[in-house]
Amino acid sequence: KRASYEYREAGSGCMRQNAYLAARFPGATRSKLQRDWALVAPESRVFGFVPAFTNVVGANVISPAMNGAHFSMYVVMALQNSAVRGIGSGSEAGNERFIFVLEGALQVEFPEDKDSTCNRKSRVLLRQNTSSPDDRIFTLLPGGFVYLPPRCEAIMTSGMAFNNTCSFVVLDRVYAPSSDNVADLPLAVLGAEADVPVEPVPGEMFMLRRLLPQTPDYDFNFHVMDYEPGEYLNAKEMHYNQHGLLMLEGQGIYRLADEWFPVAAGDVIYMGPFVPQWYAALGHKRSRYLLYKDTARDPL
Ligand code: UGY
Ligand code: MN
Repeated sequence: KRASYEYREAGSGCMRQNAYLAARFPGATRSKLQRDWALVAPESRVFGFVPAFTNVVGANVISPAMNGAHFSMYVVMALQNSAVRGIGSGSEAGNERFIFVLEGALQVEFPEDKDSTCNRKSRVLLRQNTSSPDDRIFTLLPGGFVYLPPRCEAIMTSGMAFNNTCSFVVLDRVYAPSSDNVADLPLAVLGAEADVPVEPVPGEMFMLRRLLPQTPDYDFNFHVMDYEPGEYLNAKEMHYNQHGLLMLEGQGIYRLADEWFPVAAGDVIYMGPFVPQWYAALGHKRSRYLLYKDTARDPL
């Protein structure tokens, strides 16, 4: 069984620091919204509904209401003692959806429904070693993820119905078809971060895992990036791509344009196009973040 990511462990790590700060300085927060970037610290989350899910609460931490973001990101918690169900790739037919499990277990089932774009075994790409008896029902543990293309029906279950509860990240965006003559929608993808091989990145110190295939039918990717204490981004990055970031473990300093923030597990960052960005890991343990990045589309 994989360990939970630390920010959900009540009373430890950054939760303890946040509780300490909240008690000592009521009203104080590092959260900040600027024209093209934002930092959303855990104490700023406000929970509400999540499209196409029942019996969950989700904090919408990034959305187009945030100056120019082209995606929507939630941190979601299953309500205790209730049956959580999510269906399909979001509220709109053209949406795609990505889910990454932080804690507990989420069951994903692909029904044989004839209208679903992932109704056959051949429409689901498995990037994990574990398989299900019938290749139709899968269990995602912490670090497990699923990508659902538009009009893909998937039934997600947790809570009472599955004797488990969980928390997870949801990302929704409108799918952008490729101009590269890709006729079909991308396949659904299912996997576990730990099974995805580390890729070398010349000149950089971090360890990189890209969770989705790098073919032109996918218009975004999710990266898991690990830094040992003292390691940092070598590139002082500026690029057209947008990012949605969740700190999963550890702590460090994030540079966003001209500001520098101490960050820790649980923090969310939105970075719009061309925001200067840089990170350095601090502390005694590895730091790790989950990063959305739009890819494989002509920026012109
Ligand atoms: O791929 C990236 O753009 C990534 N290295 N950016 C980041 O970590 N802020
Ligand atoms: Mn970047």
